[in-house]
Amino acid sequence: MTLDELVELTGVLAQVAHKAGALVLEGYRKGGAVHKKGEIDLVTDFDLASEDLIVRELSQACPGLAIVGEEGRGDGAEPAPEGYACYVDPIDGTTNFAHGHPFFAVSLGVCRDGAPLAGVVFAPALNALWSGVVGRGCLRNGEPCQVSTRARLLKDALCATGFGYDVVGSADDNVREFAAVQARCRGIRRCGSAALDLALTADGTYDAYWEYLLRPWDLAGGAALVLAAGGKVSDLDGTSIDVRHGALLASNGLVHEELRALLSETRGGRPFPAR
Ligand code: LIP
Repeated sequence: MTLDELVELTGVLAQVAHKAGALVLEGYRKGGAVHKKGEIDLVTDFDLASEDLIVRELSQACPGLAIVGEEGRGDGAEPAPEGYACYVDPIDGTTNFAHGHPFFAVSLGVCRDGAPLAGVVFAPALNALWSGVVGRGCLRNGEPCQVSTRARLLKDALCATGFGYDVVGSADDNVREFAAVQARCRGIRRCGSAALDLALTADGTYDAYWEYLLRPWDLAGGAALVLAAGGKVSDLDGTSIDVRHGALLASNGLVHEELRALLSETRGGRPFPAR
């Protein structure tokens, strides 16, 4: 796809994300059915309805685009032969949504062979929509936005992170890393939505975000926003990002290596977990 084609596709993604977000908002704080996919991993009827809408609309508007949805709608896990895929999280932050917390978002991300190219994140309860194409910039509610310019982690940076459902109590539960970074930076936020954490990194609210063991739909859209906004996104070992690995460090680029080194040091150099 050319950059112009990606820009056109991102416009379609924004319209679809807006429709899906409006549908999800109808169920916000309405006490709908909540189901368990795992011990603490939830799914609601609105996750399923949102993904159905997104897959239906995208299949009509962009025939041939491989769609990989969190809840299994779309084309399944295999992207198209030339490697393009649209990863769909119908509600990122499902636990927040199920509990009536406003930090949840519809996230759509276009990647080629796991590399983020374009993304849209829409947080309906916050009425905030971010869209971006790598190489063409990032918008928040239609206004250009960029990553922050804070150059030091130490006492300057506001960071974000999260904790996977399936690593509680394990050596990869990210708790030691949370404590080490908290002791060095200005503060850490844990909002429970990777897509929203990445969108807030793209618009300069956060200076950096890291997390392990995510799924490609959690991070594909937001990672594209950070790159489009002039930031840096890498695997936690510093190599280039592949959203299918589920681990990432996203930042304004200025604090990237300082934070990556601190995380690695806290783990005693043990390899970072990957899917
Ligand atoms: C969530 C992520 C969040 C992570 C949670 C969960 P979901 O996605 O967005 O960053 O910490 O464990 O994976 O399951 O709410 O779509």
